[in-house]
Amino acid sequence: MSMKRKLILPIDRGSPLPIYYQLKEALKQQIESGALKPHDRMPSERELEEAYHISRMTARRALAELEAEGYIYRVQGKGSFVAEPKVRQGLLWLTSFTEDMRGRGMRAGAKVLRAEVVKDERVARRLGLDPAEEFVMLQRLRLADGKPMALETSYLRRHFCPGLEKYDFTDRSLYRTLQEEYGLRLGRAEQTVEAKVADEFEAELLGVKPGTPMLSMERITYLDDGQTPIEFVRSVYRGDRYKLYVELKRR
Ligand code: 16G
Repeated sequence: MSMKRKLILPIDRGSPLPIYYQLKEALKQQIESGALKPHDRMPSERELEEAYHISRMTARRALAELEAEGYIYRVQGKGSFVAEPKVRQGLLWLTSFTEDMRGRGMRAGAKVLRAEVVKDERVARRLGLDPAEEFVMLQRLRLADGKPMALETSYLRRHFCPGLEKYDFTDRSLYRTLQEEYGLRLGRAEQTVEAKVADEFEAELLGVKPGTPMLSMERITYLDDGQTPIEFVRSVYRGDRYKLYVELKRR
């Protein structure tokens, strides 16, 4: 592809903004506007260097940051390509991962890492429960169309759902199981979201480089009486695949 003809990006050498940054923002704009489409090949470092008379370092830095922010992905020996747009997750409804993925035409799945009965004082304390409370701990790598999206560690109060650890959650929704097998109706949840970077364990499981930006979430889910906690969850979502969406009203 001749990038010289196709992409003419505005680079202003008189600007106080660094050249690499201008180049990165201009490329980002091409991606966001759809001029560059998912899986299109990006110009190589060399093509950028020649087209804009910039140093290789400058081109490399722009591409490296686009990669870290999830706009492009690299294939060893083939170059960089435009990534699929991020999954936009609304924060209004108490939905399950399975429902979230289905809503976008993707198939939800999981690789079950742990499913066992545990006691955990810190989790019990977070839920305002006796430290001796037993939980079914379920740790799953969540997949969308077979691709890793999130690492999710859930603690369910065991006496509400005894034997939950025996189900195979590879292709099964936890929320649906709570409802259909145990007659539990979920009412509401409290959730926090924080930024973090992937540690080595998360990076390996999720197929990203250590240090990739992540969205770290905690959720406490209550039954439909609105006050009985049933679930505590810690999840780490790929920041390069996810963005959160909230609607705000002016008072
Ligand atoms: C979501 C929830 C998680 C819940 C899971 C159930 C967040 C941060 N987490 O991923 O709390 O356990 O859905 O999904 O949104 P499932 O019914 O598909 O197993």
